[in-house]
Amino acid sequence: MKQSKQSQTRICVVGLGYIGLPTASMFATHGFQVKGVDTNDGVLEKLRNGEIHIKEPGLATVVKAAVASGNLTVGPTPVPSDAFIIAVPTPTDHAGHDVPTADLSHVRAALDAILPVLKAGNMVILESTSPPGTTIDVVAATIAKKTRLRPGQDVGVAYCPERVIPGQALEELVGNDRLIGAISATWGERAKDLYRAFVSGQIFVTSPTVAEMVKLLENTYRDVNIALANEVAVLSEKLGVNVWEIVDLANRHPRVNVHKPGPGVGGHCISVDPWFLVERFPQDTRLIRGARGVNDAMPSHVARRIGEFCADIVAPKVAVLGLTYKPNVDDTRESPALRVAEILRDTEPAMTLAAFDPYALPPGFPRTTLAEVLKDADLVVVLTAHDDFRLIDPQEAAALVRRPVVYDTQNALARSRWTAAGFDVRVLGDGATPSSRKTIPAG
Ligand code: SAJ
Repeated sequence: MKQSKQSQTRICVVGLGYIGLPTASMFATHGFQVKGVDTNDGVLEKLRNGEIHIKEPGLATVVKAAVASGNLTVGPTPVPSDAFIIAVPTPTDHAGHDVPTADLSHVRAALDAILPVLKAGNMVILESTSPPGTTIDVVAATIAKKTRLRPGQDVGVAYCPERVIPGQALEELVGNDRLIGAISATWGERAKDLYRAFVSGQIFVTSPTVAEMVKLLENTYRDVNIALANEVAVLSEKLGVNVWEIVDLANRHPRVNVHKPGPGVGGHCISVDPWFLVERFPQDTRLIRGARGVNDAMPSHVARRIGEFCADIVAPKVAVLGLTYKPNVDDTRESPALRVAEILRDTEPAMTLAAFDPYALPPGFPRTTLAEVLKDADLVVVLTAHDDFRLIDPQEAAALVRRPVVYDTQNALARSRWTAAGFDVRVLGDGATPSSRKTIPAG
C-alpha cells in the first residue's frame, strides 16, 4: 500500500514548551513522524509517561493521542528529519543593561544541535519570537558558516512566528492565520504545504524580515495600547473618574479599541518582545520604550496604593488573590502580581502577605487555601482575574476577613455584590467617590 505524504515526512521540533509541544503534537496527530526534542530530562520523562508539564486546555488529550499513535517520540537530541522547527525561548537579558538585550543562546544551541543531522533538501523553520534579522543573520548565516549547505539553495530557511494565546493555544494553532517569512518563494511554498496539514486559517508567504516585524508589531501594538489604558487609569484616579467607564464608552466609537488597564503587563511575550525593537533602534523607539516604562511602573503604583489603603493599621494582613501573569493560566513569568508582592515585601516590613492562586505555587509562597488567606485580612487584593475569583461568595469572604476592604486591580469582581456584603470596593483606575458618582445626570 502506498504511504501517505505525511507519514513519509519527518519533523523534528526543538523545544517542547508552550509552542513546541502543541505544534509537535498537532503534526503527529495529522500523520507526520515527529521527534520532539528538549534538553530538560524532567520534561522528557513526563512526556514518555503520557503526562505533560504545561497547563493548557485540551493539550493533555492531544499529546496523549500523539504519543499513543506512535507518531510522536521525544528525546534529547535532533534526529535526521525533513523539517526542523525551532521553538525555544528568546528571553531578554536585563543584567546591567539600560535596555534589556535579546538572549539568542537557546536559538543558537538548537541550531548547533540540528546542524550535525541537517542534509540537502531539509528545511529549518524558526518559530521563536526574535529580533529583526535573526532568520537571515543568525539561522541562515550559521548554516552557511558551519556546514557546506547553502541556505536558499540546498536547504530552506524560514521564519514562521507562533501567534497563539496561552489558554486557547490549540484552537488558535489551528484557526489563526499564519505567516511564513521564507528565504525564497519556493521554500515558502514548501513550508506552507507543511503547515497546511493542520492550519485552517490563511497562510501568507513573505520575506523573513517582514514576518519578524509583523510578529513584533502585533505584540508591541498590544503593549502600547495597554500602556495608554494604564496611563489614563492613573489620570482617572487623580481626576476622580472611573477609567473602566471611560474606556468602555470610548470603545463604542467605531474606530477605537482601547485595551484594559491593570497591575502591569507580564508573560513571556508582550513584556519582552518590544525590547527587541528598542535594542536594535534605541534612538527611534521613543513611543515603544515609553509604553514599556508605563507598564513596568504599574506594579509600583499598585503596591503604593496597597500601602495607602493599609496606612492606618499597625501590622496589616493583605490577602493577595492571583499570582500568574494573566487569568486562568499557570504561568508566572514576568508576572506583575509577583512584582507587586516583591515590592511590598521590600517596602512594607510590617505587612503580612498571604497569597492564593488556584493555578500556580511560585517559589516563596506556601501552599494554602483561599479561606486561610482571607482569614483576618485587612485588605483583599485581586491581582489576577482568574474565573475562580469571580465565583467567590462575598458574604463568605466578609465572614472571614478582619476588615471588609477589597482592592480590585482588574475590575474583575461584581462590585454591587461585594458592596452588598459590606465590602468597601476600591478599583484600580477608579477615582470616583460616592459623591462624584452622584453627579451623573439621570437618563
Ligand atoms: N493585559 C492587560 N490589558 C489587556 C490585555 C492584557 O493588562 O487589555 C496584560 C495581561 O494581564 C498580561 C499581559 O498583558 O499580563 C499579556 O497578556 P496577553 O493576553 O495580552 O498576551 P500573551 O502574552 O498571553 O500572548 C500574546 C498574544 N499576542 C497578541 O495578542 C498580539 C499572543 O497572540 C502571542 O502569540 C503571544 O503574546 C506570544 O507568544 O507572542
